[in-house]
Amino acid sequence: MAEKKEKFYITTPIYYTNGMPHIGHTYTTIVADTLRRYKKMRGYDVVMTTGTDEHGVNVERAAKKADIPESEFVARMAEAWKKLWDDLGLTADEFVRTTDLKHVRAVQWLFKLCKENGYVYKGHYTGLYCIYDNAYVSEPKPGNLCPDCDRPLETVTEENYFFKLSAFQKPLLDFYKKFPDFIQPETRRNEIISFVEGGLKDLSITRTTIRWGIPVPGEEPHVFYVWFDALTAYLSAVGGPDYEKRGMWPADVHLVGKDIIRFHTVYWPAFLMAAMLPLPKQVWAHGWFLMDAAKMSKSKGNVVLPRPIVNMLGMDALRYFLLREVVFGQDGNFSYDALVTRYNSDLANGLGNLASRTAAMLEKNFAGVVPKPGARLPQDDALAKEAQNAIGEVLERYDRFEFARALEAIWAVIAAADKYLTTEQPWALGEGPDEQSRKATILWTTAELLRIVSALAHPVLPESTGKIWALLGGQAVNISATPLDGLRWGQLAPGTKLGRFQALFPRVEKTEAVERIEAMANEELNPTQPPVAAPAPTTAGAAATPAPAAAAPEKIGIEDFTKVEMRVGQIKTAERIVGADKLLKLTVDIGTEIRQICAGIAQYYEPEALIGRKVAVVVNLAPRKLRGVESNGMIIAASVGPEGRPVLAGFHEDVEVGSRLK
Ligand code: ME8
Repeated sequence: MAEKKEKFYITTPIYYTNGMPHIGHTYTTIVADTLRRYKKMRGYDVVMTTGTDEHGVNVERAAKKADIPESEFVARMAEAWKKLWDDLGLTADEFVRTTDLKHVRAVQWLFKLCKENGYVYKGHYTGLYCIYDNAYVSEPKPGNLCPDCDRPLETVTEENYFFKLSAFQKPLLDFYKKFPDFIQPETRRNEIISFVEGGLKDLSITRTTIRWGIPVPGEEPHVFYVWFDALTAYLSAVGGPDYEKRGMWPADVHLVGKDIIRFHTVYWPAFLMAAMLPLPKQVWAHGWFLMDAAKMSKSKGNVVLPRPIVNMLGMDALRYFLLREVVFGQDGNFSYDALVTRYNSDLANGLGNLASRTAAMLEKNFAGVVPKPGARLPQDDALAKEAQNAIGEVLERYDRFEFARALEAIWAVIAAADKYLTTEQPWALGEGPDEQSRKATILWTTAELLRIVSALAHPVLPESTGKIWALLGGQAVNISATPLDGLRWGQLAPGTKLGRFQALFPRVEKTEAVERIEAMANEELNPTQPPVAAPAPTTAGAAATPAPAAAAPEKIGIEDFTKVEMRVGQIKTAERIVGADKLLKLTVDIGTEIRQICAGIAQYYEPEALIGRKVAVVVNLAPRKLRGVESNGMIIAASVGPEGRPVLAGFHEDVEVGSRLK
């Protein structure tokens, strides 16, 4: 453990504001949040920065399209990004907007330092420019297309300030050599070294063709190139010119995707060298989450959104999946199918099941109090050893950003505990003193193991492991403040009264879960549809409201509301659907016709009890298939409690079938 509180400064990229976050952005932010929690549990004083990159042509154009001033456009977008991160429990210590005054000052200050030190000069530049990536392109694809995003390039000539990047070839190569860990993973490091060895051209760092940017003082209409602007956000977040006071700079790690590694490992250190400022210690470039083997992008229509997943399965499930499924640093394919499969196998059947079994057995056999273990047998010691050994291994894996391996090691211990219970069969033991003592040993051992794995998994699964610790230690123990360095086998005190058991990962039916996630994603991606579809059960308390679209106000007008046609319907028949334990197939009289509608209420309503009941029905929803059964409309229900128990909306007076709800 750090002797005194050492600092640790983590950043995510400063994301563009011309769209809303998808699973790719969420991935980097989840990694940063995991690291933030982990480092805190290792005793560090941690700061994590994220933010929004709000200047440039793209924003200018998007604001124009939305017919609002740029400042208003970016303010709305920044608010929406921030809200999403807050809703997902990914609250950073610093959220920097590149339109913040403190940031503007920091950029101007950095430029001044570079200029004073002789690394900035004025010249002209003509080149092909990608407005989507905000970069000049020296080697376009045939047809003048951007080699990165395949979109058309534009020819731009302008007077610019240039940064003498060429002067930094040797200093950068020396730096990479002296600090071999600066660029991670290794493959990226090699790529960058060969790129720099190939020679560096000076870089234009101001623009006169763009209006929406940070002005170069006394040099209007020059504004700063977005990358000179955005990279500086890492520094402006922790004090800018006064960075020494805050004591956080240099960054310990910049987390980025591999798309922007060159900006972070070549330009950024060169700017800082020119200004004679301390350099970041590490840049970690992870791979991409791909959808259908292509990088996600809104224009391709293959984005995956975080909110629908979180609404259906909970935030911990998304965090676990993203970190467990793909080796950090490599590309990986995203699939809903794999997500739900992992959820059921590792979370519902794995950790969730172990916790609920243990809690139930302790409740039944020891009145909800942690028993004093009796004599230990070799198998108890073996399990203890496995859990104790996992502590060291998992911490080492986290330290190396091997999140998938860390989780694998934790889940190996969970599997060992499952096996132990199956072999030891505490439930088969009788009431005699010897058997009671054996039962106490087994259940204490299992509970202690659960405590250890929860602490180890906490950086990745903050919510569910918090619930497990609250169960094992009453409410008094704050898991996130528990030092991992002090974690040892044997610390679970007999006599501890268990807290209330809270459900962790209710098992879901795969096809239905995927359909629900996809339906919610459709609604979020297509904001022209009215936001009325009943959200799926919220399993982890995350907010279920869809994010506001770029230019759409958060409140809808009456004209939007009136697009939704709701009528009083009467249920005529109701039956279960074979193979879908949550769905009921209903036929509903809506006055003008009888409709077939599927409703996810089978676990809470007996089909027979529904016949004749009057319900509120959305009748103008496009028909869709649920588990292969056509559903033509939607029954309105409240979603109650953390489990999202559906409660059908109804009427206190007799109402005529077919009446419109207004
Ligand atoms: O580049 N898989 O912002 P940006 C994994 N504003 N990660 C992904 C991803 C995917 N499919 N898609 C995006 C910018 N990301 C600049 C940054 S920093 C000073 C300025 C993540 O909104 C990944 O971290 O395009 C990637 O680097 C970042 O989002 C790009 O975000």
